Amino acid sequence: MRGIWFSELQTPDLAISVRLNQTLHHEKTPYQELAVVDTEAYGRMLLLDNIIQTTVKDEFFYHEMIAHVPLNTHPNPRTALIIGGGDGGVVREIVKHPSIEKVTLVEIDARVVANAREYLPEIACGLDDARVEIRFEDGIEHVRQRENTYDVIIVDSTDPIGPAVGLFSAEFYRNVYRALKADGVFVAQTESPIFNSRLIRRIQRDLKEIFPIARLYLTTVPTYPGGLWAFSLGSKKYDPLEVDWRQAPQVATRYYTPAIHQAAFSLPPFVQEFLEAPEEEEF
Ligand code: AG3
Repeated sequence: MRGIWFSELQTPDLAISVRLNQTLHHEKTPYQELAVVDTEAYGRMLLLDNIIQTTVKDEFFYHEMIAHVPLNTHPNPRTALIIGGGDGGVVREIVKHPSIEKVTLVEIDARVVANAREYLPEIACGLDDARVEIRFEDGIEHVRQRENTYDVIIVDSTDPIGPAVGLFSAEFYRNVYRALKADGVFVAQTESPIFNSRLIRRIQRDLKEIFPIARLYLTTVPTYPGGLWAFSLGSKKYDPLEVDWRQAPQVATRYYTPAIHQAAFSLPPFVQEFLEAPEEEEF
């Protein structure tokens, strides 16, 4: 193979490799190793600790699905909190909603935001919207200290390794419940149904104990492990399957549509099976 290749070890037994045109930036931040590379196949790519976070060519699948599903589930979202998401992709989608008055982005690593602004302007562009407040602090602490504050909370985290582990815990979800208003909606990125089925099942069970409505929905993200990705949603009042589409705002998207919103909750049998399986069963 000619040229320089980058490989992410997605599991101990599986890698995704992309040919690099150029490494644009590399640094060790106080929290992680950060790189921005230019790839032939997917355009510019953000890597944290050698894990693909987002690429210019396939980011919209993920950012549109993590943002518009909860925002359209809520009939009038005015305040949104994003935990993680320092590249700005989720913010860019949220500010498309005219009802939004305030977006709070809580990112632990200021260097992610600075580098996204410099190297990934088409993803970071929403960060300059006047409704956006960026706070460089720990999302777990932020949520612990809030009550009845947000209409929508979105967790756009890295994989559940190191500091992100706490964002996948039942204790955190209970604090999210408290930080949401009485009709609030919560969504988190929850990894690959192919490689993380036990994690997804455990999260769904935790959310069902905390929220009156708990659901799982799927999208494709070509550069993530397995290419199929899960989002877990908890809602205090509104069912994401009962959106009144006549009231929903018209937002310009490249993947998300009302029909895809609806379809994303139709789970294939292999997913239904692992969700229903007893805790100890292996997959
Ligand atoms: N958050 C990262 C999702 C996890 C990807 N995992 C992986 N490639 N192994 C996405 C940040 C985008 N705003």
